[in-house]
Amino acid sequence: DVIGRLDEQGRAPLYQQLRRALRDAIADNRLAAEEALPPERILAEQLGVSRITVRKALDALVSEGMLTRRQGAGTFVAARVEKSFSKLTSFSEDMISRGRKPESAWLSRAAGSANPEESLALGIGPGSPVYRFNRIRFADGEPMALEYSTVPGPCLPSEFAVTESLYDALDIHSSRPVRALQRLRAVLFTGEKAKLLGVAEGAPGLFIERRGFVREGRPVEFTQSYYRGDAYDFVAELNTQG
Ligand code: 16G
Repeated sequence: DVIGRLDEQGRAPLYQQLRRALRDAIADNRLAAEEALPPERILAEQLGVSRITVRKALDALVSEGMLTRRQGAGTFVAARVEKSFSKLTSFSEDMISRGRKPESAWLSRAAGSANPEESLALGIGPGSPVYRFNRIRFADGEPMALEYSTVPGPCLPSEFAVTESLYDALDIHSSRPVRALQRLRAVLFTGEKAKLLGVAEGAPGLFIERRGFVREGRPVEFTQSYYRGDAYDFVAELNTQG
């Protein structure tokens, strides 16, 4: 009953209807994060559809990262990542501390010269040397975020200094940020970004822009991150004394 009725006469195939119904149920928290779904056979019986229909809908949601299958245990609503809005951590650390495997795919990794936006954000002259690192970030193979990072040239010996974690590379070269300024805004993923993240056109996202500084106040990072809105909860402790 969490899922409602599927429409046999409907225009969309049944598995598409079921896929949409499940996705809505997860988005509205009628199905909670980490909740187990009934076995496929039971779902099929309850909904009066074939097991193949159920299997197709679940397969699609697994590949979208909305559901996860655990060997021998069944299918679960994927866990959301709880991320502190006030701690300066890296994507890799966030994933490792939750027992998930961070991985990245390079969109590009190159030396260049600072454009006006980067030069303003990093406090360097326009045209100064920079490195750009553009990545898809994965957790256990599931796309979680797109990140576009710019680092001032003097912070790293070359663009190849970054293999997996940007912060590890900056750390090795004594330029890991210890303080950051960050802003966050809601976005909808469309076109290329939706495709790269494997989410539906118009899916919700968080745009997060971070400027990171080393202890002496020198800017070392300007990153624009696009986090999947359905995969994160941002949490913070609030105090009356600012
Ligand atoms: C996080 C940061 C990003 C940083 C990256 C480094 C947010 C919103 N963004 O994704 O600014 O560049 O971590 O991660 O937290 P890495 O060391 O794993 O490459």
